[in-house]
Amino acid sequence: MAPRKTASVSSRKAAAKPAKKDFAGGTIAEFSKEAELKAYREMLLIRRFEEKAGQLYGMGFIGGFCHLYIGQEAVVVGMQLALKEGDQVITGYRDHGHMLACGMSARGVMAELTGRRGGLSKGKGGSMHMFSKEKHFYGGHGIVGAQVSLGTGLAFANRYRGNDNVSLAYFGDGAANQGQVYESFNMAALWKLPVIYIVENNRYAMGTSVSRASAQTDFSQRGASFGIPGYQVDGMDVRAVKAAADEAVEHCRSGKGPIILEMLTYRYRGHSMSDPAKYRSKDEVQKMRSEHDPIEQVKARLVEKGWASEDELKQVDKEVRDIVADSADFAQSDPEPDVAELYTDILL
Ligand SMILES: Cc1ncc(C[n+]2csc(CCOP(=O)(O)OP(=O)(O)O)c2C)c(N)n1
Ligand SMILES: [Mg+2]
Repeated sequence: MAPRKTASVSSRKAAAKPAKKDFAGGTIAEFSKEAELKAYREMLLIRRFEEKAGQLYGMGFIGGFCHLYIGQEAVVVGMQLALKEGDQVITGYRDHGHMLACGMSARGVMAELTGRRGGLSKGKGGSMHMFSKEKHFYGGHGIVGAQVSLGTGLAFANRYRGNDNVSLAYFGDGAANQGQVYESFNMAALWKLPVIYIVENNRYAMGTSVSRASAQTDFSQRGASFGIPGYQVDGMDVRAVKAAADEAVEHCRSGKGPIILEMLTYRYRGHSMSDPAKYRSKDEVQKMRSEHDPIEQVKARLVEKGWASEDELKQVDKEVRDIVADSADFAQSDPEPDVAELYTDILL
């Protein structure tokens, strides 16, 4: 990532794991071989899934809006590594990666994209509206910023019930300028709610760059007037995300209230499938891909440390591709919902 003013995560209390500095000045977690391989597999699953979704969209199998998460994989995978059973996740419309990271099935997500019966919302929600009570995933929201208030509500529920679960509310740099975000910050700080606000700063909101839309571009400081601590994190390095996640989760679980993590990340594709992304140069994208790709970083470390050979990593890729191919076959062969489904799941 381009160097930016960074409130180093290392300025906080000692990380739970041994840590060293990365180029951006943040703390990064030491990953064992198993952790690196797990992160590699999970990020690759998201990458391959999104590539396939893009293809199916182009072939006309997916209708409506579809926002791909390619480039941002380290954020959800790193955050998820710090969670325990019962912790909740909520996000906006760029949600396929979050769902896969939560353990929702590739079949269920892909079949929802194609509007089929076996989709996670029975084919009635599509890309932006999927949920799983079982995996504690609360959507999938098309209204920019709405998930922030709902995520704060999830944290309120945890506090009310007296459990020690935390909720993760993901939102974008564009969403960070929405009014309800600050109403949520106020309540969360006032009642010390266990919510981690994760700003996925991928530098653009549709076609508008952060610097053109935001008076304060350090999103980690957006909670300052409410006394909410915040930190910038290298969101392209899964180890940096994990280290920040560990500390943030500990902060929330121990009753200290909300916290903000700004993930410095990047989306490789356009905003949605209809965006040719002409507002940025090809060089800018290429530089991120070649110098900061989250998956390539893990791959290089695995090979360099002798923890996996190129062939073994190709085998992981094959296994992941098989899962994705199976989900795509299912998403094309599963029937569409029955017309009677139009009258179910309706609140009157
Ligand atoms: C309340 C509301 N206003 C506007 C829109 C249109 N809209 C959809 S996505 C988007 C940009 C959001 O960008 P960001 O929060 O940075 O998320 P990203 O797409 O980069 O993940 C806008 C303005 C909307 N869906 N909802
Ligand atoms: Mg954005």
